[in-house]
Amino acid sequence: MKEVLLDANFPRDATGATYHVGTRPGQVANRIITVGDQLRARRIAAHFDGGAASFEFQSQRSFLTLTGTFKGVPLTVVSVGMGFSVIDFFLRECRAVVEGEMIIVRLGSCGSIDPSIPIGSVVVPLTSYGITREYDYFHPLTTAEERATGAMEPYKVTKPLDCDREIHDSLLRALEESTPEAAKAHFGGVAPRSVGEVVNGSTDSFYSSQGRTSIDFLDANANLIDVLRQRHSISTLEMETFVLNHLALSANLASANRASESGAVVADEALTTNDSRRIRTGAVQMIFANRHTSAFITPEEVHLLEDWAGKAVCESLASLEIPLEHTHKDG
Ligand code: R1P
Ligand code: URA
Repeated sequence: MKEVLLDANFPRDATGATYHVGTRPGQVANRIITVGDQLRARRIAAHFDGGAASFEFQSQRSFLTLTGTFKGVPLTVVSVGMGFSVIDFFLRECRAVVEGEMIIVRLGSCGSIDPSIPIGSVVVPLTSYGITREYDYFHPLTTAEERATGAMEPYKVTKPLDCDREIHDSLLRALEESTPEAAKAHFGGVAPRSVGEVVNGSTDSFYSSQGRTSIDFLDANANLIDVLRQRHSISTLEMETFVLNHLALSANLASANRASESGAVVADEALTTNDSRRIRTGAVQMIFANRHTSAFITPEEVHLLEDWAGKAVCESLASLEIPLEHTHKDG
């Protein structure tokens, strides 16, 4: 960290740059694609006008921000790394430097626990669950009876939370319109397929809460994948989308609260609010792992899916309207 930070509640330097993502007003567009991987971020930015971003910042905490235009519309790609907590840093700090409504799409990889969705598919989830390890299940003070009766289960699953329906439909359309037929040679003769309305689970571990087993840790997860399929109809597992949807809801509740005279709001009102600081979210997930066959995608296949999905997400974002959009300035 080079600059002096001014506010312990929400640390920023004198230029307005945030503590971890490190960007300031004017550097981040209202339409953002967030990814976990810096190479993917650069592949997406290669679709920008002129073939590159016009603004780039790599923060000391490994957040990479690339801003440019796609068909003349300002777009930002932010590579954040992995997991729930980086989404919290990313979304709160980007919200702080962007005026007006935001649309945020996560373009990530995931594993499929649904036999009908193989590697090579690109899915658009509508609903996401949060799946976390129940830490107390493993605590020495938890009794064998609590574990045996199911009073305490080793993994917790939240209520489902939807992304924005219009964004979901737009993403799916953009993918369908650009299916890369030529890529079929790399996917056993079948062209990669897009699938909409998928039910996703976002987990707090790539390993235990995604049902990967280990002899080195006690994870109590041997039947977790079956439980997630049977109780919740979950098809895909990754590590960020639920938190993105949750924080957008939380931002929209705060907006509705500000707008409401009484102060108190209920979730339904928040979801329909048209506040100028509304956040709408969507997600596209490329299937990298097939948890039934244990197959994993090859680097060439990753490249093909990222090119297809990356361009489709840019097309979709550029086509979506943002009411009262503020003019974006590079700088
Ligand atoms: C785990 O390998 C990572 O891959 C998925 C998961 O959500 C997790 O972040 O997404 P990304 O490819 O976008 O990182
Ligand atoms: N990302 C995940 O989180 N899980 C997988 O199985 C593959 C990619």
